[in-house]
Amino acid sequence: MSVTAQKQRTLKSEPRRNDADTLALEIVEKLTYSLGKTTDAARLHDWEQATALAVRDRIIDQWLTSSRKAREEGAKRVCYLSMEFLIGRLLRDAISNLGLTEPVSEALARYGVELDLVELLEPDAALGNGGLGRLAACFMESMASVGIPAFGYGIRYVHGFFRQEIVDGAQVELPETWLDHGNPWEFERRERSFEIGFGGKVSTLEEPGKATRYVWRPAERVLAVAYDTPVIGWRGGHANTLRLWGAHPLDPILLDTFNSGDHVGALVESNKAEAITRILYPADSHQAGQELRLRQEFFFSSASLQDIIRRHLTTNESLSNLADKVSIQLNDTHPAVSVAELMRLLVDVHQMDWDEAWAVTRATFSYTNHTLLPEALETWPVQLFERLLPRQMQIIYAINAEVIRGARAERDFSGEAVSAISLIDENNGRRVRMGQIAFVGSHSVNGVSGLHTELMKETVFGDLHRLYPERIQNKTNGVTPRRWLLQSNPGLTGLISEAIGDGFRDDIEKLIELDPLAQDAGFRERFAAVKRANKERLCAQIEDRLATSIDPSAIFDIQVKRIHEYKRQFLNVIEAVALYEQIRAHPEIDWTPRVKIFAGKAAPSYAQAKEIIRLAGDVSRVINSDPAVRNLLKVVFIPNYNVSLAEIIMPAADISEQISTAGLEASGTGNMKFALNGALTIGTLDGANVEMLEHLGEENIFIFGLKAGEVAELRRNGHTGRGAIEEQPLLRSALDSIASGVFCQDEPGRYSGLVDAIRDRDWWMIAADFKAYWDTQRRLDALWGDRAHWDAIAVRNTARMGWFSSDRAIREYARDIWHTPPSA
Ligand code: 26V
Repeated sequence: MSVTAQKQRTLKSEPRRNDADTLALEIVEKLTYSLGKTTDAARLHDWEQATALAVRDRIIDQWLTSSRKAREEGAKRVCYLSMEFLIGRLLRDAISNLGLTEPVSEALARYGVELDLVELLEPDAALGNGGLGRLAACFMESMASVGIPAFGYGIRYVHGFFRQEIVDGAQVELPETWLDHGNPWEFERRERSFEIGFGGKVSTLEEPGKATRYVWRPAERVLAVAYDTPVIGWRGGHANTLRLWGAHPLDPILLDTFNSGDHVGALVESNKAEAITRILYPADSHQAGQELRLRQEFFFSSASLQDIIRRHLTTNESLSNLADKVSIQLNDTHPAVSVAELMRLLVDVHQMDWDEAWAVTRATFSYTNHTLLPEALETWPVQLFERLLPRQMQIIYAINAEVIRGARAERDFSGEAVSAISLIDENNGRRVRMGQIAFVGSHSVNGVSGLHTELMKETVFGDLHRLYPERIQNKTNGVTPRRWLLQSNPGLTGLISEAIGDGFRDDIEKLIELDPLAQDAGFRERFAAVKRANKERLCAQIEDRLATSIDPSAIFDIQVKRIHEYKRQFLNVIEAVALYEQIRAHPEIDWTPRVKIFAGKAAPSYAQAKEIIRLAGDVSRVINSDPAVRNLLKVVFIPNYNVSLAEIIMPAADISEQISTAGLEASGTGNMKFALNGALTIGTLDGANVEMLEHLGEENIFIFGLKAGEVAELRRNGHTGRGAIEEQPLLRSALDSIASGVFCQDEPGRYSGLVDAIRDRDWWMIAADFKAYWDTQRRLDALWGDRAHWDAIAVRNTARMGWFSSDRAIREYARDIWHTPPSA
C-alpha cells in the first residue's frame, strides 16, 4: 500500500473526536507549535488564531473528502462568479456548522478564555458593498449546506470595504486592513496561477482550407494566484471552496532597472500588477468608470475561466461537454466579460468551431440581475474596451452581428428595436453594454424577486425579452438561517427548540410549527423576553460605541442598509423630525417611546447620501439633548455598519424599515433577516416585501404608500412635492425646520438643497408617501400599547419566514437553472 493511501486510511478510520478534552489539546497544540506561545503567555489574539487553526483542521478533513467525492463522481459543479463576497467573520460560522460550540467553549474556558470574546477579535472579511455581496456569501453557505458542489470565484481585495467614521457629523472613509494579522482561513495556492493579459494586438493566421485563426498578443501580463477558503455547510456534511484571486507581477522586480540605480522604477510594474486586487470599489449604485475596475472584472473572469477549463480537461477529453459539467452563474454584470473571454478561450486557444463554442457558452452561463437603476447598469466606452481587451471587443462585435441578424430574420426586429438590443450603445458616445452581453450569452436570466423580475421584462430588458421570451425567470432571494438566526440569535434559537424541537435547524420551514404559539400567552412572553435581552445587548453596544444610553423598553425602529436616495432614509429622518415637533407641541399626549436607529455607508462620491448621514447626526444631536422630549424619542446613527454589527442589530429590532420608493429595491435581504428574528416590517410594496406580504398575511406586515406603477405614472406626469407639502402641515413644518437650519445652526443653509429637491421634483416620492408613512407609524405606536397583539404578530413573523431561506433559493437555482441535484 502506498504511503498516501495508508495515510488516507488512517484519516478515514480515525475520525476526530469532538469532545472538550480533545479540542483543548488540539488548541493548545496549535498555540505551541503553530504560534510558538505557551498558555501563560498567550494573548487573546493568540487564542483566536489557535482556535481557528484547530477548527480549520476539521473543515479540511471534510473539504478534502467533498472535493475527492465530486471529482470521482464527475458531478456537475456550480461556479458562482461574483465581484463581491461579503462573508464577515468565519470562526463562529465554522464552529456552529460543525456543532462544536459547546466543546470549544468548554475547552477555552479551562484556560480562562471566553469563546465570545475570542470571536470578536476576528476582523470582518468585508469583500463587498452591500446586498449583492452578502447574497453571494449566503449562497455559498447554502450550497455547502444543501450539498451542491460549488466554487465561488472572486477577488481577494487587500483592502476590503472602507471603514466608516463619523467626524464632526460627516462620513470619513478609512482603509480597511483586514489582512494585517494574517488570515487563518485561506490557503495560498501558488501552483494554481494563471497569466492574464491586457492590451496589445490581435493578429490573424490564415491556413488554406481552414477558418482564420486569431492570436491575441497582450502588451501586459499579470499573474492571478488562487487563495482558497473552505466553506463548510450545516452539520459539516459538505465543504466547498471560495477561490479568490490575488494579482502578482510576473517579475517581482526589474533587476536591471534596480541595478542601474532606479529603485522606484524597478517596482513600477510590480505595483501596477498588485494594484488590480488592492481595492474594492466602494460604490453600489453608480458606475465606477475607472479603467482599473474593468481590469479587475476581466482579471477575475479570465482567471476563473482558465481554472474551470483546466479542471475540466483533467477528466474530460474535450470542451464540448463543458455545459454538462459546469454551470457558471454571473452575479450581476461585473463578470459579464466572461462571455467574450470564454468564446476566446474556446475558439482561439482550444480551436473549437465558432457555432459550437457559442452553443457551449450559452449553455454554460446564466446571469442574475440585481438592480434596475440606470446609473448602476454597467457600460464601458468602446475605445477603452478596445484598448484593454482588443480580441474580446472583436468577439463582442461578432456576437452582436449574429444576435441582430437573428432578430431581423426571426422576429422582424428593425430600427429602434434593433438598437435597443444591440450590445453597443450608439447613442451615448459608443459604449459596450454589459447587461446585454450577459443576457445574450446566457441560457437563463433571473431577477431576485417576483416584482423585480416582472419589471425587468418591462423595462431594461423589454426588447431582449421579446426576442427571447423564455429566458427571464424569477429566483426570489433568501438568507442563510444559520448565520441570521441560529448564530446571531441564540436566545430565540433555544426558545424555538424548547417549543417545537430541533427539526427547524435542519429544515427551516418547520418554523411554521411555531405559528399556533402566537396564541399562547406564556410563549409570547418568553419570546418578548428574548427580544428584550437582544435589545439590551444592542444598548450595550451603542453605549460602548457612542456613549449614548437608550431605553430598551422603547420601540426599536431600525433602518440599516447602504445609504441611498431610493432607500429613503431621508423619509425616515423627516418622520423623526415631525414626531419630535409633535411631542414638543403636545406634551399632554401619551406618546409611545421610540428609538430610531440608523446605520449604513454612503458611496464616497455620493454627495446627497453623505448629506443624509450628516442630517441624521444633526437631528439626533438636537432631539437627544432636548429635555422637552423626555426620552420619548431618540435618534441614533451607529457608524461602520458591517456584517458583524448586523448580527447584533437584526435580533434587536421591533420595527424593520423597508421603505424604498416602489419599483427600485430589487429584493432586499435585510427585510428577511429582521422579520425572521421577529421584527414587524413597515414597508412599501417593493422587492421581496411583496412576497413577504403573501407569506405573512396582511395583518402581520405594515405596508404603505405608492405602488411601482403609480410611481411610474406620477413621474411621467411631472409630479413635484409641492401639492403634498401644502396639504400636510406636519410635513411642511418638518421640512421648514430642516431647511431653515434648526438642526444645524452653525450653517443654517446646509440642508436647503435636500429640501428643495423634494419640493421641486420629489423624484423619490418622499412628499407623496409621507402621509401614508406617518399614519402607518402611528398605527404601530398604538399596537405597541397592545403588547399581546404585537408579540403575536412578531411570533408569526418568525414562524412564517422559513421560505425566505437561501437554502430554498439555492434549491430553485439548482432545479431550474443549473440542473445539479442537491445531496442534502
Ligand atoms: C454596482 C456597482 C457599479 C460600479 C461600482 C461598483 C458596483 C458594485 C455593485 C453594483 C451593483 C449593486 C447591486 C446590488 O447590490 N443590488 C442589491 O442586490 C441585492 C441582492 O440581490 C438585493 O437584495 C438588493 O435589493 C439590491 O439593491
